[in-house]
Amino acid sequence: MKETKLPKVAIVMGSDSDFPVMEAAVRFLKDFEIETVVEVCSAHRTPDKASKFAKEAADQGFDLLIGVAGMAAHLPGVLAAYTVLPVIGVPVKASALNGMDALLSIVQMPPGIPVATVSVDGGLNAAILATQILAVGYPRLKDKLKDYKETMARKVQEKNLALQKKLTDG
Ligand code: RP5
Repeated sequence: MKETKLPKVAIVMGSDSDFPVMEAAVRFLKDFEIETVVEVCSAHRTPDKASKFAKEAADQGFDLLIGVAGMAAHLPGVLAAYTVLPVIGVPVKASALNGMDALLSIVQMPPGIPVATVSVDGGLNAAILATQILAVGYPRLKDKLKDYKETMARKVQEKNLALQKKLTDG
């Protein structure tokens, strides 16, 4: 398949305080040459902006949205309500409930409006999952993902060998 446009992802965060959870994700997406827009946009504090962003996302050329929020985290669900683009949700640990509040708010979507939810503070996995979804339409991403996995496996193997040596040497 010929790629006619660059893949484009939006990371939409409920607050700038969510950004540390997404820093590795931004690095990953950049490394994969995926155009990445990061936007602060709250389902509760700026609801009009959140719905507008989601409604216009497909026309703006986005392929996928990553919604990031803590506490009563309605942002990914609101984004999903207003678009047919796939939405990945990242629950953030931002309260005394250690992210359980955000996790349940994001994962327990009603039938008809799915949000693909990653682990609490799982920003990097959201970026990897986004890339895997995009790879269906952007074949070059597939090869890069294979390299990424191979490198990861090699590093684990190196760590295992180092540990075995340490155990043997005492
Ligand atoms: C949520 O409330 C945000 O996504 C953030 O995780 C949390 C706290 O926001 P701030 O008070 O730090 O802006 O809407």
